[in-house]
Amino acid sequence: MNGLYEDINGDGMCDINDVSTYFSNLEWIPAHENSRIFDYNKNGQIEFDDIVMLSLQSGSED
Ligand SMILES: [Ca+2]
Ligand SMILES: [Ca+2]
Repeated sequence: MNGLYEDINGDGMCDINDVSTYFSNLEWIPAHENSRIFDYNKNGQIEFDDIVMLSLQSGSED
């Protein structure tokens, strides 16, 4: 919706399952060539703060 990739597991919704999937792939995502689309707070790093951002986004969708 804002150029960032929020539907991590590709089920068409942004919810707690995506937060969980992001956490599970925290070590894989930085190796991905498009990792910046997962950098929700745009500080150049894939980290726990990005999970928090995703969590807040998914919570406001309902
Ligand atoms: Ca999803
Ligand atoms: Ca970040």
